[in-house]
Amino acid sequence: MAGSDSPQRGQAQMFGSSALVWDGMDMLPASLGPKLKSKSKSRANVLAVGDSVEVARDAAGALSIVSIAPRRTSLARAGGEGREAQFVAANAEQAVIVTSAAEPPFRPGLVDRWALLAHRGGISPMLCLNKADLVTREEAERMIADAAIPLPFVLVSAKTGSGINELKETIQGITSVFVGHSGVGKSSLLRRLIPEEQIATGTLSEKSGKGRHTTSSARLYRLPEGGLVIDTPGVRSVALGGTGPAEVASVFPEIQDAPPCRFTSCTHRMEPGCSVLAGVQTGAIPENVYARYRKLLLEVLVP
Ligand SMILES: Nc1nc2c(ncn2[C@@H]2O[C@H](COP(=O)(O)OP(=O)(O)OP(=O)(O)O)[C@@H](O)[C@H]2O)c(=O)[nH]1
Ligand SMILES: [Mg+2]
Ligand SMILES: [Zn+2]
Repeated sequence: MAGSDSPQRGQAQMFGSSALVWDGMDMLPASLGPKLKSKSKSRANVLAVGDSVEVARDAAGALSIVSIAPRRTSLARAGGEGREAQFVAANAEQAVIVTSAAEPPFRPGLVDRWALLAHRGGISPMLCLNKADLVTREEAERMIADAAIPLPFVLVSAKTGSGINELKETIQGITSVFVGHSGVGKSSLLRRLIPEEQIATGTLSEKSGKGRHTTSSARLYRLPEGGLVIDTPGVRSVALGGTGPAEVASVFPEIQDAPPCRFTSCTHRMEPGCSVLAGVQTGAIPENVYARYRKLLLEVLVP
């Protein structure tokens, strides 16, 4: 890209306060152009990691980002009261929801939340259960079955390397974003996938058993086999923002595919003529799937 005058395209990634643009060959430092700068007070809300940007060289030879293409997909957490949504990543095709089988313990509730946000942003979610070395295969499979998580899943260990090839196959050639709690091993998995990169990983707090928030901002990496991966910082909670039964149902195929209920506004909790409740009665919808739906719905209806 160096030396060219015409604007060129690349993919953005941020490093704390400065942006980098991946042009297919190199990571080039670039600043936000004046037009984009004036758009928002905070850079985070203008540019997200993975954004497809156009950069141009100014008179002094510095690169600046002149435009951002409309996002094909976006992963965003809802902002708190009065705050804007927080973009996690742009243009990813797949969200790899990373959890650990132990240390920290498996938390299915967070998986549903990320799956909902992925669906909302047009991204396919999948589950990656890490730290397989800490449990038996049977225990891991039982965990997933008990939680009734309706996602494709891989069981891996960043420590021993088991399952890593399977994970590689699912992310090859596309853009994936890794999300999940702090300490589940997102960065450790990336270190396995891209051995030549110096990716920082952390330890768990002895007191709480939780991660130490080692990754502090999202980063884009290129996989040696082709494809891009966005590593993100672990989050404590995932705000979903205003949503309703239809969006919650999108996480659970059995519920989403149920025939229409008598009332279009049905929340599938106690309404007459509810086809979901009927499905639970007949066993067409497994009880644990329905229980997860109820739990997530309660969380989004009662903030
Ligand atoms: N036993 C075991 N430990 C692992 C495995 N993967 C990661 N760890 C450990 O888990 C801890 C946290 O790993 P990280 O990769 O930093 O976790 P992270 O998800 O990137 O955490 P944040 O950046 O804070 O969000 C480290 O002590 C790793 O050594 C695994 O497969 N098995
Ligand atoms: Mg990390
Ligand atoms: Zn219903």
